[in-house]
Amino acid sequence: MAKEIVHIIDVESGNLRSLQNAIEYLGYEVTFIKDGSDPALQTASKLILPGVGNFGHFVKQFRERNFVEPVQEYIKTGKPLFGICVGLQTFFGGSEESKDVEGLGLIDLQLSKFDDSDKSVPHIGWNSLSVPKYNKDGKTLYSMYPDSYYYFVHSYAAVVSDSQIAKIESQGWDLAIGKYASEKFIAAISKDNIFATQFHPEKSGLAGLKIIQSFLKQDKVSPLKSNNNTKSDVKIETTPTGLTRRVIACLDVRTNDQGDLVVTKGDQYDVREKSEGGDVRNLGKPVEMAEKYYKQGADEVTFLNITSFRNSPIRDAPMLDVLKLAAKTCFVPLTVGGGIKDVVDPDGTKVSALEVASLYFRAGADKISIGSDAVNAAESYIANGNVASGTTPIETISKAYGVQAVVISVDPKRFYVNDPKQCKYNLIEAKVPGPQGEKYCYYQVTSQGGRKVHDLGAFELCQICEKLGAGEVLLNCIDKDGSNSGYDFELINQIKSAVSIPVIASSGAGKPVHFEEVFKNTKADAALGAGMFHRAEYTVKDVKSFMREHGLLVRIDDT
Ligand code: 1PR
Repeated sequence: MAKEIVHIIDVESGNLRSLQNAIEYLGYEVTFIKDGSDPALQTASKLILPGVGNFGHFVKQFRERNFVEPVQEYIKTGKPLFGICVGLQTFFGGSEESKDVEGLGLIDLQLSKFDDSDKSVPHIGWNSLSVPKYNKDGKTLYSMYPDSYYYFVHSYAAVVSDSQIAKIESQGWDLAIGKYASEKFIAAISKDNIFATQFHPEKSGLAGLKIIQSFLKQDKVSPLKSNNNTKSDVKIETTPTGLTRRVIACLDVRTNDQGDLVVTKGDQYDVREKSEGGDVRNLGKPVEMAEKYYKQGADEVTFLNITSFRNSPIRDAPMLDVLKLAAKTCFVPLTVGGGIKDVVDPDGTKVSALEVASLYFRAGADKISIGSDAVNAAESYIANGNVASGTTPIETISKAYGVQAVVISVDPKRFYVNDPKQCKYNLIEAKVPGPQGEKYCYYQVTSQGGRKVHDLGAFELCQICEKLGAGEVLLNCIDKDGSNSGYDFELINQIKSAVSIPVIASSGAGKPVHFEEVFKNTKADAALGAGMFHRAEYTVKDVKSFMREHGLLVRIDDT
């Protein structure tokens, strides 16, 4: 029997492959519509409008590709339409993000930026929601359950007061309400044939796939049921933001001496065996390991290409295939880093960092991570009298895809000093003095996998990159990498005090208690582990079970 076709509007904004993969995984076929004049729009039986990035950029593309009238006509036919993320935002009047661009105005409300005085912005991570009108009667809409968690990634939202909720509901809209710290916002809306979510169901594990399935089957109302997150013998914390404690599995990938693409792992960035010959450590195959960690409950998977694969055109970069394959089975966010910069192919063709990033987004990445080039960007910013050039990869990629899609990967190491007056970088008073009894240290920035040391502090680097448009910090620590001795809390606290974007703690995790400790001793937004998972000493599930037994809020996916 021929598979039913689902149509997706494609205005070339970000990762649509993951949505396609999710729909295909559920047994449907996907066709993309790139222009409103495409007759398929009239014959489509189910239409999805996904979007990521900047509201103005997205809506302009939507208008320029002549979608406005045909989509309004489509809505009038009563056939189902599903907006996702910026797709949902398009249904509103407009957004503070792009004041000169009008939305479709189906809902008379403007989107605004989350207040960052009490929380990290963007809102990145797994949060819950409720559908008050239905939940009070033991029911819910489109399989959205109040005790499941869904993946959000956005800075702007339909932030609403109780009276605004009542007003919108009185206009016939059903609302799912989310809460980010003290701010209530619209997590999903529905009216007649329209449904839209601010979160990404295609990135929300099995809980998210159920929502897509319900939309595709038009299974609108269903009874509430409890799931894995409600079963606990201990009292689970309420986090200040509502977000769960994110656990990320990281895969350092490179080609080994035999030419195979392998997951490796170093100690203080040295990935070679200590034995004679010193081969690159081979801990497994990237795609298989990513799928394993997804199934174990990882909230995100990060791939770092730790040596750029040289001598091949960027379009053939092996990491693109890794992403394409991993995105077929891992329905959580995927980040890719390593070599995101302006490059020149072997035939002399110049490929901009923005084009490199676009290839990764199209392959299935949700975020790209920039390491060495973030340091270059910060150094140019300083050399330019603290003025942004507008041309660095952080700037160009965040402008096109939104700040939430740009992570900076920082590789710092401690630099001890005796006299604070002798150092121009932000210092900490170290709990453990340096080798010569020095009382202070700053975190010196490195690039190129720790090989190049820069006269710059990690604190200053992160502040500059946030200004340029980075949306998240992946905070490694060379001193701690591979040590299994726990995270460097002093570093994490210092960087958290420098920026308001989310910070991922990385380097040093060796056992589950280290994850509990990092969340209890710092305000880290997420914690990443590598070696302990790759050596199969612990699974991601072990870590999350331990955290939960100790009262931390973690996401356990639906079954
Ligand atoms: O500079 O933009 O091309 O990006 C290169 C990327 O590769 C950077 O993100 C850089 O951190 C990473 N990288 C480069 N060389 C190495 C290496 O190990 N030789 N790996 C490397 C960095 C650090 C973490 C690691 C944690 C956790 N890996 O990601 O996974 O330290 O490890 P643990 O839990 O086992 O302690 P560019």
